[in-house]
Amino acid sequence: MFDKVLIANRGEIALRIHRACREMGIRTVAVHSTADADAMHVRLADESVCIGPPPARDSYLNIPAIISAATITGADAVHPGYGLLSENAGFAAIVEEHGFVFIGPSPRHIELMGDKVSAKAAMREFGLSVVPGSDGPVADAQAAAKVAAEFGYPLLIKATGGGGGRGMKVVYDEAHLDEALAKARSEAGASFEDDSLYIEKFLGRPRHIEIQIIADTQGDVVHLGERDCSLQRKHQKVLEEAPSPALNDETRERIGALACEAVSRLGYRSAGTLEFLYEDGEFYFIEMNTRIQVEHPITEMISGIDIVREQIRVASGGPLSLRQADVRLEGHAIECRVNAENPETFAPSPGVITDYHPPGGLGVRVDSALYSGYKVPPYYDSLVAKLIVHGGTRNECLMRLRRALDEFVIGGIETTIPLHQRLVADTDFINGEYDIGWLEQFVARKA
Ligand code: MV4
Repeated sequence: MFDKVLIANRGEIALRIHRACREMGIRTVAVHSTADADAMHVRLADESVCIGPPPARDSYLNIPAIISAATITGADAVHPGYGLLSENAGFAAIVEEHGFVFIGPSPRHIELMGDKVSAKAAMREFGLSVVPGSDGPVADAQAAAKVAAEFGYPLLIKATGGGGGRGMKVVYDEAHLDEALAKARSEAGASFEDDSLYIEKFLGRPRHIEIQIIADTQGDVVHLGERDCSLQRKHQKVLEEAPSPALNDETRERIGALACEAVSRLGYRSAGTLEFLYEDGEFYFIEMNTRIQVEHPITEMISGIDIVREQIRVASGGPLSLRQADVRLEGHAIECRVNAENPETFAPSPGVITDYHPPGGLGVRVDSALYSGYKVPPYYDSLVAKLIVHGGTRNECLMRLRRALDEFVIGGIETTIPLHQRLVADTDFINGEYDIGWLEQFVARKA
């Protein structure tokens, strides 16, 4: 096992990784920008290194500075967390070239999944259904028209280098195809390394369901069930739950087994998430995330498995501490993402935290790097806390979530807690009746 891990991230996930390391007897190195000198992840780590000025590109994305910090502190491994450099195959390769272990998959697998066309092709080859479409990049308007003729409208144009919803264009009829293609091409060229595009049949009202897997170097793979992440606004998840209100045990076992088989044939190692669109009882693979995800705690709450710990174990060459038969998913968990934002306009609300009183009690977990007197800087992601609640049933979970939201005090800034309070009182949400378009309508209706 590693002696020392450098955590190449900030905020709650840096703290989450630090906690896993501490419990494994691993020392930690925090890196931070000048804006984060007083941050909780820096306070708790065994050592810290300042790696640059506030803008992330000069600090948390500054690869030479991070490699230097790992070298001078004598770290054995680097954990990238989520966002930032976590899915940068070049960074993973540089980390390894300098003799450190990258706590994640191989650069080859990051690269394969970063290209959404090669990800789809690989997963299709390994037995997963994908959304019908171009099965590769579309070279020009003529190629796009051929795809349209085969599959019909509506279609969705996606960027090969995109993901997470960036650079997508819906096309409802032939008259708008060329224009949408040109627009998507120029946007992709401006945003990604590669301006290539692919086309899928547009699914109208699917749910976003993702399967958590962990794989070790021995080729063993387990899945920990699904998360329903359909409640999103502008491609930002707002609330996630596990299990999905839309799946039964039989469906879960079927898609879980398919995901494990595909991951095993891929030769993948580490934690990972397979994203699917789920509509009319069918799953369509769309993307695979090769990082630990923001919403991983809901899976931990229903499985009792520390996913970050397993991720570190397998990165060090060790076997998974469990087999599929040991995995028991129990009860229900919901995560509310608390952002430093106005709950109606979503305008950022950085500033000093004057009061901080997180909820507690049985089945309540708060992952946050906040403390009273802390100043939320304006430079980074607005996520400041995750409230994760577990209950024996979905209804118990909801009752507990309502009381936990009512207890939560974050003074000095605006947060999205009031949005969550409205959400957990809504009949459609209570009934589990929602899809990927539902939250935007909820927000528009009540704002
Ligand atoms: C789709 C889709 C409908 N049809 N693909 C958005 C994020 C990216 N991971 C894929 N996304 C979508 N792909 C087809 N063929 C609708 C979305 C989508 C979406 C997906 C998941 C969660 C929220 C979403 C919000 C808008 C669109």
